[in-house]
This record gives sequence, C-alpha cells and structure tokens, in this order.
Amino acid sequence: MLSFVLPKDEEIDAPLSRIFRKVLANRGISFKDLETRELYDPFLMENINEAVDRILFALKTNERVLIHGDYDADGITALALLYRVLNDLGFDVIPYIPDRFSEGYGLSREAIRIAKDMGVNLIITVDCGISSKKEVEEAKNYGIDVIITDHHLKPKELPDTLIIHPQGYLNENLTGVGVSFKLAHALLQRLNLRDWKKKLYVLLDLVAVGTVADMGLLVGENRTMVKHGIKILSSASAKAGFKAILKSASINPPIKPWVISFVIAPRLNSAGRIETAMKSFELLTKIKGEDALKFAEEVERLNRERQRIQNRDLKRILDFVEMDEPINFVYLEGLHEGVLGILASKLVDMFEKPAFVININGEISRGSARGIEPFNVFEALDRVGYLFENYGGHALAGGFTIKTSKLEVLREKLKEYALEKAPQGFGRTINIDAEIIAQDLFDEEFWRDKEFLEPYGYGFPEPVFVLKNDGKMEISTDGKTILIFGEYNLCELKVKGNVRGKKDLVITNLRRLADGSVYGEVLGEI
Ligand SMILES: [Mn+2]
Repeated sequence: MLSFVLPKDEEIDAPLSRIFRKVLANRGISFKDLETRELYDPFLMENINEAVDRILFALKTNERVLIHGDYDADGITALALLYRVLNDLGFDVIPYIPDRFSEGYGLSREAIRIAKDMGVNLIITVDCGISSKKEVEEAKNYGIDVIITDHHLKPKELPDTLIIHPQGYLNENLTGVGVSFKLAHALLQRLNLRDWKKKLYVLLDLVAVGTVADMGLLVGENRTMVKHGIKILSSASAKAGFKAILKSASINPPIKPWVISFVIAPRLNSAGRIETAMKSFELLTKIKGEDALKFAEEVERLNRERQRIQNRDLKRILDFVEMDEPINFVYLEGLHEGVLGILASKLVDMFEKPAFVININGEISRGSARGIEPFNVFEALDRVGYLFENYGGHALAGGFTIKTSKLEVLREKLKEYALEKAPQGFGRTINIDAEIIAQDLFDEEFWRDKEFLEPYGYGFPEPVFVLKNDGKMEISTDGKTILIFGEYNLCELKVKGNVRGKKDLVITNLRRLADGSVYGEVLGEI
C-alpha cells in the first residue's frame, strides 16, 4: 500500500524560491548542507595511518600486493580505483575478484592460495572481508599480511588484523568504493607527489558509480563526491570504460545518478552474474579508446543475457508468491544464482514486503534477501545466524547459504520477525515535499532551483509535489496529457501513470523535455 505524508508548512532561510525553501525544511536540511565542501581528512579514519605505513613498506621493499575486490559494481569500482593508484605508483600489484558461484562472497580461500603461490606479502580487501575472520587467519599463517577495507556491518567477531571501516568516521555512509577512495587519498596525501590532488580528483567518477550503485546515501560527503563524480563522468576525463558503456547504451551527457542506477551499474554487474566480474574490472582499468568499445559491447551482450535469464526465472517464481503471507519466501531448483538478488528486489517492488529468493542445489541452497522498512535484513538473518552455513548483508539486502533441510525453519523464523516488526503489514510511505500550482511550471526560477539541488538519489530523492488542481488544468481523455494554462501561454504536461479526476496530483520526476513540454510521474491523486 502506498501512503502519502503531507508537507509541513515550514520553510528554511535560503536564497531559493519559496517552494524549495519548503522542500529543504521538510527534509530537515539546511542550505549549508547542500554546499560542496572539502572532503574529510582520511587520516581521521581509524587504522588508516598504520595501513598507509604497511602499504608504503611494500612499495619500498618491492613486495607483491594482491587487492581483493568483490563482483558487484561497488566492489569492482573499489578494486579499479585502488588498483589504478597502486599501479601508477609502481607497486607490484595483482587484482583479484572471487567467482560468485564457486567462491562466493568475502575473502576467498582460492585468492589466498594464489597469493601464496605467487609470493604475495600483503592482501588488501576492498568492499569485503569484514566477515572473513577464518580466512584472514589462514593468510596470516602463510605469512601474508592482510588489510581489510569494508563498509558492511561489523559482525560480532572481527578478523584479527588492520581494519578500515567507516563506522565512527565523519562519513559513516561510505560504500566500498568510498573507503577505497579514502585509503587512496591517505596514500597520495602522505606521498605528497606533484599533482596528487588532481590524480585523486579524477578517481571520483569511480566513486560516484560505486556509491550510487550500492545505494550509498546522497547526503553529506557522499553527496559532494557524487556531485563531482558525475561531472567527471559527463566529461572527456571519464574513464574510457564508462565512456564506452555510455556510448554503446546511447546515453549522452550530462550524466545523472539514475544513469548510474539503470545503465552503468547493471552492465558492470552483469559480467559477474553471467561470466566473470574481471571483464568489468578490465573495462575500467586496462582499456583505452577503441578497445574499450569492444569490451563495452561484450558487457552489453552479457547484460542482455542477464535480462533474458532474469525474465525467465521471474516468470517461474511469480507462480509461488503468497499474497497472504507477511514475506515472500520462494525456493526452487534451477534458478540462476547470478540473478537471485535482482529477483528479490523485483518481488519487493511488486508486492511491497520483504522477499527471499533461494536456489536449491542439492543439500545446500543459496539465497538472496531484500528488505523494506522496518524489516532489517541483516538483523533478521543475524537473529537466526545459527541456521546458516554463511550469511551477511545490511539493512536492505543480504545473502546466505543454508542446508536445504533447514529452509522451512528459516521461513517460519523470518515470518515471525516480519510480524513482530510490522504487525499491520508493510507498505511504502512517500513524503510530499511541497505544494505547487500549475503556474509554477512556467517559472524559470522553479527549474533553476530544482537543478541547483541535484544530485537526487538515495537519501535525497527527487522532490515530490502536490500539484494543486486550481482549474487551470485540462486532462486529456486518455489521462496521459494535461494542458496547463498559464497567464499568457500554455504548457503540455505529459505524465506517467493515469490521471482521472479533478483531484490534486502527487507528482515527481518533473523535467522539461526538448519539445518544450513538461514530463512528470504521477504517484497518486489526493
Ligand atoms: Mn558495497
């Protein structure tokens, strides 16, 4: 169920039009919060000073370093970022991403074996490792040092090694690539080479992509990094791989966060879901110009394959969703394990309750979970942690492996948790930011201020307005266009959704189209 929360009649003090002063008041954000500030000092992160010491020791003594990433867009960009920096500085560095299917999530035993065979002295993890206590011990037994950089929730038992984690830092919303960037920042700042700030700055396109892809909140420092990152992404300085992806998907600058969410991230992710994430990593590191296009076409192909598999499996699981249960919990044989997470997300979108999609593979099953407020996935899994072979995640998403014989017990436990959290059932609440009238859509200041508040994304969404039906709107018979009469002119409002009556419209994603009309998505009528 969709419910709307009406805006408070408050406004903040800011050099903006009344409507956007209200938007900010409703969100509890001051004008100062929007400013693009300096980045925070990376050395304020716990353990980062020691980590830089250890990494620079490797450079001085020519040690071999393995950077261990993860197969999603955040993990791939985090790896590409640190790899570029270390490689540039002359490190002997090996990039590694575990295979989603044979190795699974976290610091991989296979990676440790390879590190040992290749004479690696130091492993640095990005976007993973916080739950890999046993694996860290194993590496240490081989005489390999490990530095963990991760942003996933800390489990009760931490690996006994140097850990760089945003908890307790000025920006606790850093994603994997954000933490990787902090480490790069600290390294470059310590070395203080010529032009280091510029070198750091051009890494922000990677940070923007990983942060938006991993649903890092677009507030505070994340907002600053993403704002600059999408500027780079829209420019000639964007990484060749990003330019190639955008070209093969026919997207022109300026790039907005939605392009990352719906175009770039799905393509980077597809490689790891269908074949190997190393393809996406190479696209972001080793490739130039023409080659990048060839690689991007390959990634494009993997993305189409992913879509085909996803549609096939979605059809299968839809037969098993249960309308009257507090959660969707579907387990089947023969689902493609690369798309379980996407399927769970689809179920949440469609049915607005937590979703668990599990593939049975003989005695062991692997599942993916997606939550919805107030169902916290990690908390739910952690409470029955004894049931799993392996599990991890955060508030909105998680994954696990479990003995197939325990699936029914898990279902019951998760149902209990869901009923406890939301006895009345789940649903989406949309906060309306401000009221507008048709005349506002003719106002240059309205569009200027709306653009000024960009980027919009998680934690700072597109403004949602109530468009008052003041008699100056005429709705077409199919409910898809609304003619709006201004003082001297008229404007066509094209809408997604069906508009029926004479009520006020809840509308979002307003934008001006090239033909002079306005587009918006109608969420409801109130
Ligand atoms: Mn991540």
